[in-house]
Amino acid sequence: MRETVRGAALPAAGMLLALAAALLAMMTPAQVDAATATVQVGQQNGGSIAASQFNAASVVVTAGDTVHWTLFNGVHSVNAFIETTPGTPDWNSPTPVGASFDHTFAAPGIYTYYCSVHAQRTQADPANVDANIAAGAMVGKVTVIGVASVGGVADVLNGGGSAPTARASSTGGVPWTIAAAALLAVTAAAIVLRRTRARA
Ligand SMILES: [Cu+2]
Repeated sequence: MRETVRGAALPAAGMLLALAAALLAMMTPAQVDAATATVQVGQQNGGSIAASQFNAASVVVTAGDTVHWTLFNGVHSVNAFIETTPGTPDWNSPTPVGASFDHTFAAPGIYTYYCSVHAQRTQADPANVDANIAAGAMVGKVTVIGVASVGGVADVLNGGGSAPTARASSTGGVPWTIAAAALLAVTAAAIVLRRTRARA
């Protein structure tokens, strides 16, 4: 009789624990692994042929993510619209030919940029960057959303050719999974405890 009760309780508790683990597994990649969004430089925005444009010209990432610009065709640059020191983009790619350029966006916000060979800095002004993207100008926009973040930004110049990482869909914080996982774990523990006491 004792064995029957125990046999029924433990699988139920085990199932709840498995569910809790699955929920936690769901949550972990979005919080731990920063994603990378790839932008083709010198490719038609929304297309696949060579053009003096960025593709995609407008990307949305989560704070902590990296944008990876990789040269598709031509001679271009990637210059930030923001100039903390006038005349000097806060970030840019000095040697874009045959190379790629990575920039990690630590803080939420809207960051615009332009190719200094084919566009004017003013065309990347956040106030009219969308219109200029639509008009086919070689300007781009990175919208950084989500989680609070502290610290600066980091640039990495690559030798080029490295395969870009596909961007995983990431929606930022998922607190409900934590709550659900915790609830399931507590329920499982309670079931085991009750059964253990019943047997004692
Ligand atoms: Cu260009």
